[in-house]
Amino acid sequence: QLAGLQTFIDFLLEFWFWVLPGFLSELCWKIWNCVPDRGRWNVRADSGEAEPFLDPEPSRQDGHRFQPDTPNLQNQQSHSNLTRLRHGLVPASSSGTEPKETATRRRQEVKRQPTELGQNTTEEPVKPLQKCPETSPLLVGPLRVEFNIPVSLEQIKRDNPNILPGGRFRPKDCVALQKVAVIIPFRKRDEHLKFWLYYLHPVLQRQQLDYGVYVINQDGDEVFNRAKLLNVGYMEALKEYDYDCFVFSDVDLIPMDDRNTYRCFSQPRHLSVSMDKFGFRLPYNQYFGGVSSMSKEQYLKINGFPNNYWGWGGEDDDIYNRLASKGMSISRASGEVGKCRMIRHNRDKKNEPNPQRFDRIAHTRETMHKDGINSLTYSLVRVEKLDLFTKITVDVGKP
Ligand SMILES: [Mn+2]
Repeated sequence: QLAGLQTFIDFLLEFWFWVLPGFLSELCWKIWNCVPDRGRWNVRADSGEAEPFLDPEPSRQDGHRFQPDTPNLQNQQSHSNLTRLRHGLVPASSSGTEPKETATRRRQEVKRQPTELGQNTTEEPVKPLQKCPETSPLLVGPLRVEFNIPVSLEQIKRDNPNILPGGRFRPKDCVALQKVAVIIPFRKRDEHLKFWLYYLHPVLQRQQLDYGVYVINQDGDEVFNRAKLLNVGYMEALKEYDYDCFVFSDVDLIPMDDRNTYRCFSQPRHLSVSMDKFGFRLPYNQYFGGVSSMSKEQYLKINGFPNNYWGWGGEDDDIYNRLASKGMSISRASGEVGKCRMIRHNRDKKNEPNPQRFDRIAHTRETMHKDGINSLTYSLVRVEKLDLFTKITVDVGKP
């Protein structure tokens, strides 16, 4: 009988958080052509937009900070533009009536400006690259994200010809402000990974990051250990390149707005701020699960992540305790910019809720200095440089 009740409650929750919002937003897109849920599910962002941990170029470039191209949601209600926004990658601010040529010309002008300040515009073949702007001019704002049409790796490769082997990229026209390793803990979720690559590679390129994608694959069939895989990702990525920022992302989470930049900030950043799974709200204020980012410094300050959370749950709260105990706080985008979708799935085998998690979380402060990146052990099984990502298969042991 109790089991029956449980099923019923599960059904109710599922209906409320998945079926209903999904249905309403579909309706919204299809019939009224609106961006679903705008402004209705605003999340309390406790620290708002934090400043980047790397100082931006002072004054000179700041004077004309690509304002014409900054996506401005309030000003774009035009029907045709919204439709284009959904299908292709039209900057949210270029109004629907503006001829294409004008928009392109304006873009070129904006791009040229920084050099014109420094020297005269005689064509020089070799000039030192400028730093990329604080806000990328390539961003388009809200994105349509859905999972009903499967995608193929071939297609993704064709769509992203500038991705280098191992899933690396750096912008051609400017020097990226941050070197970002994106780390994805993984096991048997190839379908999800394809969607992730399909959606994220274009976004990360538009964000003008110097980045690499690392899929950390847990070998064998022992209980899953997300946080330990993240630690492995940190170590392995650093062996390859001098990254200064680490984004830790679940494989099934896709941002719905490219202004949610996958980079680091002056405080540890929570990137999956309002997930459809939670009705586009934060489940609780200390929530740090899903997608997050930390600079190398921030990561080392908390001795990395715990290695002994086997199975589902708790490790994200442990990480929160670590950063809070070191006097740091969570930085977040607004609820609007921080929207993201989770690919629906059943619970994985060998990732049952960890019954020890509550006890562990209660003792983070005592255990964090002994358990973390300084106590990490694992054995590398295989490193594969694939076309769209680097796959690192690792044996992390068992509980
Ligand atoms: Mn999930």
